[in-house]
Amino acid sequence: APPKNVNIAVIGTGGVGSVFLSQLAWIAKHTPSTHFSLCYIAMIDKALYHKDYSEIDIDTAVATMEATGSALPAIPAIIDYLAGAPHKVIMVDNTSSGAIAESYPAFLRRGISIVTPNKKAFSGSYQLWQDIFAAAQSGGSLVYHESSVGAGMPIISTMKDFVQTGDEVTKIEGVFSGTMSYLFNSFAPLRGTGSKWSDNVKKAKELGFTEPDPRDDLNGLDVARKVMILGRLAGLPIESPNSFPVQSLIPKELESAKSGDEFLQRLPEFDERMEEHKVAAQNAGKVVRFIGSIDMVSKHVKVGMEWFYPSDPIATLKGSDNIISFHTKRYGSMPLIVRGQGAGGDVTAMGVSGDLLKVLVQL
Ligand code: NHO
Repeated sequence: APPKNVNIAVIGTGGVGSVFLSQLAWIAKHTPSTHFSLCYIAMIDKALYHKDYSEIDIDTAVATMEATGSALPAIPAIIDYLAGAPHKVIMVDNTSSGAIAESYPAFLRRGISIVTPNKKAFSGSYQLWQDIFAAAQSGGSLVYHESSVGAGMPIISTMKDFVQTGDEVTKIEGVFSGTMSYLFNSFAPLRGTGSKWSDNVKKAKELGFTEPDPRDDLNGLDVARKVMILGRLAGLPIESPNSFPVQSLIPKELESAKSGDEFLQRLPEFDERMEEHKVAAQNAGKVVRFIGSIDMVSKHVKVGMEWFYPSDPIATLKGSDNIISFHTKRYGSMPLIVRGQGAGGDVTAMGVSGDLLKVLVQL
């Protein structure tokens, strides 16, 4: 097949975005048949692009943007610019911006495909979810979001395969948060006493597992978003993360903390409360873990702490691993289980890069 010309726009160059760019450079070098060129790159307050869509060198893009970038255009102006590109366009959203997420239908309607790890669009209102897929249909564009659940692990693609081949998902259960996994695995390990809750939270942030503000992980919302995305793909029209019980691990007293930093500073005052949960589980011969589950039959969705016997696969997780069990008609009594590292820039960016390759071959 002749080389394809595709323009790529990258928004967001943080923990995930910067690794994505290095993977993009690797792909460009090692897969010459995928012919694309970077025409737009942006971060929170700066953008780099040329009126004639001339190619931006991937290796030096961030440095050039930081040194010579212009002010960030408003979203409608970005859409106009990309819709006028000489080739088909893939917009890679590596931000956690709600405003960009809400504009996905506008991008897609103009024929701009989207690849993203940003969960906001797929776990916002059900109306937005429907608008996104309707807009893709009318715009002839594609939208891929593998890393919105389980980072680079094949979770979204597996779920789509069930649905598109006529299997029936009956239950989905697992540890969906790399941060929560890391926190509970080190706070309540199978062997030993474990380390202090607040120390673990700080470490998880340093390791790049947490969302930009760690409260977005601890309030259960990150897990709720992932559970919602899978539930919706399986056919449950879940309205919002408020439509089912979600347990927050943020002490009431810290809900009003002004910043993530202030929150982290005061968290040690509340270590004792988490200690109580750990001891209660221990007294029952179990360990405490933070999980999400969707029962497709009873349509019951929940997110929160539960106790598990040491032999349970959920209790034996290590590091920031995720584990997701898919119970389906086809798989019968033995669920299909996907397990692996579920957070961090490298593996999250891989999910994004993999999606990009899938979109490239379809454009
Ligand atoms: P950063 O490092 O804060 O980077 C955000 C970038 O976006 C910055 O360059 C910022 O300048 C830019 N930006 C923000 N708003 C913008 C705007 N309006 N216009 C232009 N640029 C803007 O965030 P990350 O860590 O790189 O995350 C990026 C996206 O990936 C987020 O949507 C995040 O939810 C998603 N994501 C990250 C991870 C991860 O491990 N870091 C995962 C999945 C998705 O699988 C991972 C996961 O679920 C982590 C979760 N916390 C867990 O399981 O514990």
